[in-house]
Amino acid sequence: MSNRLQTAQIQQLDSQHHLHPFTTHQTLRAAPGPRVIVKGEGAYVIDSEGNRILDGMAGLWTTNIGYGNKELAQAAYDQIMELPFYNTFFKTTHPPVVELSRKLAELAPTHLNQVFFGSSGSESNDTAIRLIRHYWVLKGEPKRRIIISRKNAYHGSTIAAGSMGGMSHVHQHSYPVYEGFRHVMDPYWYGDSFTGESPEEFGLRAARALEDEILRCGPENVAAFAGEPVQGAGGVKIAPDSYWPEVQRIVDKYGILLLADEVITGFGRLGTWFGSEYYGIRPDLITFAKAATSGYVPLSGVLVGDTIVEALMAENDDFNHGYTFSGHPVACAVALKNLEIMERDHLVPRVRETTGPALARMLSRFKDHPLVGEARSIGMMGAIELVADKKTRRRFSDPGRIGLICRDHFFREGFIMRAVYDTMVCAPPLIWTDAQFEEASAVIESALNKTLQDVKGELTA
Ligand code: PXG
Repeated sequence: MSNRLQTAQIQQLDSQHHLHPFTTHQTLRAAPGPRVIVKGEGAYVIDSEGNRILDGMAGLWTTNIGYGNKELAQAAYDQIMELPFYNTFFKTTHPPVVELSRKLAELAPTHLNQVFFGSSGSESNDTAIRLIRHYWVLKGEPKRRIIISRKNAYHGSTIAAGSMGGMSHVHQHSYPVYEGFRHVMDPYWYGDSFTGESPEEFGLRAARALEDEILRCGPENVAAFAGEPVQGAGGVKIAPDSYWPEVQRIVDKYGILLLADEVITGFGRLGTWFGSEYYGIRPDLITFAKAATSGYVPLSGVLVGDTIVEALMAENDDFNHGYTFSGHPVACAVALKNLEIMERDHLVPRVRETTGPALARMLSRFKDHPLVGEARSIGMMGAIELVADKKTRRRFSDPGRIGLICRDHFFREGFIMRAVYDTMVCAPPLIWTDAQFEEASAVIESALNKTLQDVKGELTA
C-alpha cells in the first residue's frame, strides 16, 4: 500500500491512526511527520522519496543478514503452505519448533538445552522472571524473589521487563513498578560514575556494587542477577574486561541465578553466537529475540539451563505460563533458515576476523575529532561520545540535543546511526563489506563536521 500513496498522505494517515512506540506524539505529528520507509535491500533501506539509506542500526539491532533475503521469504512461504499455525499447548508439537529448539541448544553454551518460545524480547524476559521465581519456589526457597539488574538496562516494555530494566523514564510509565527489582550501577567507564580510576579498577567496582546490593537485601532474598552482556539501548556500554568474571564470582558465591539478556548480543553481534561465550560467563538463562530471525518475523525465547529444567521436571504440576505464538511454526522455520544462512556464510567468524575489526578501525578514525570524547566498539556494535570538552569529559547542556542534531545530519547524508542522548550508536548488519564501511566513514566525517559547526560556540576553547 505504502508505494501507492504519496508520502504526505501516508504521513497524514499515520498521524490520524498510528501510535508509535517511545515517541512524543505531539512532536511527531508536527510537520514534516515520520520518515516513510518502503523497502529494504541488503544493507540499505529506501524511503518513499526514493532515497537509499545505509542502515547502520540493522533495523533496530535486528536484521543481521540484511534486507531482501529471498531464502527467508521462501522458507516462510513453504511453511505457511505446509502448516501456517498450530499451538504447542495441550501435548502437541510440530517439526519446525523441535528442529529449532535442537539447533539453538547446539549453538548455546553446553548447559543450556531447552527453549521456551515467545514473540518479543519483552515476553522472553517476562518468561525468564517467572521461571526464576518459580525455580526458587520449587527449591523450597520462596523468599528468594529479588532480581538485581542495572541502571540504564533495557529489558523490554511490559510491566515486568520494564521494572527489571533500569531506565527511570520507562519506570515512570509503568506505575506501579513491580516490587522485587533492584538496580545497581552499570559498568559505564565513560559515564557519570567514573571517578578517575583505570577501566579495570572501575569494572571491579561496578561488579562489587552487585555484591553490596546482595548483602543489603540479604542473600537469602535474592533470586538472580540480570544483565545484557553489552548494554545496547542504554548506549553501547561495554564493560571493562574485569567486570563479568567478577560478576560470575559473586553470583557463584551467593548461589544466585544469572540471566543474560542476549536480545541484542545473541546471534553473532560480538563475533560469537552468544555474548556469554564472548565473556566466558555461565548464565542459567539466556533470553533472545530480534536477530534469531533477522527480524523477518517475530520470534523470541529463553534458553533454560539444566539446573532449572531439572527442578521443573521434578515437579508434578503445570508451569502456568505460555503464549499463543510460543513456537510459531512460520517463525521457527524462518529462524532455522536464518541460522543456516549465518553458518553457511560464516557471518559469526567474519565479525571476529573482518567486520568487527573494520568497525573498530572506522570509529577510531574519529577519536581526535574535537567533538568526540570516546569512540568504542565490540564486534559489530559501536558508539561515539559527543562531548563539549574532550579533556574533562564535560557534556553539552540539555542532554540529547546535540545527539539529535548529529543524527539528523547522518540521516540527511543517507546513513542511520541512533542517538542515545549524546552517544551516537551503531550496530550494522553483519553483511557489511569494505564498500559500506567506506561509505559510512565518509558520512560520519561530514556529519560530525557539520554538527561541530552547529555547536562550535559551546565547546571549551
Ligand atoms: N532486551 C534487550 C537487551 C533489548 O535490547 C528487549 C529486551 C525487548 O525486546 P522487544 O522485542 O520486546 O522490543 C530489547 C529491545 C533502542 C531500542 O532504541 C532497543 C530495543 C527496543 C526498542 C528500541 O535502542 N531493544
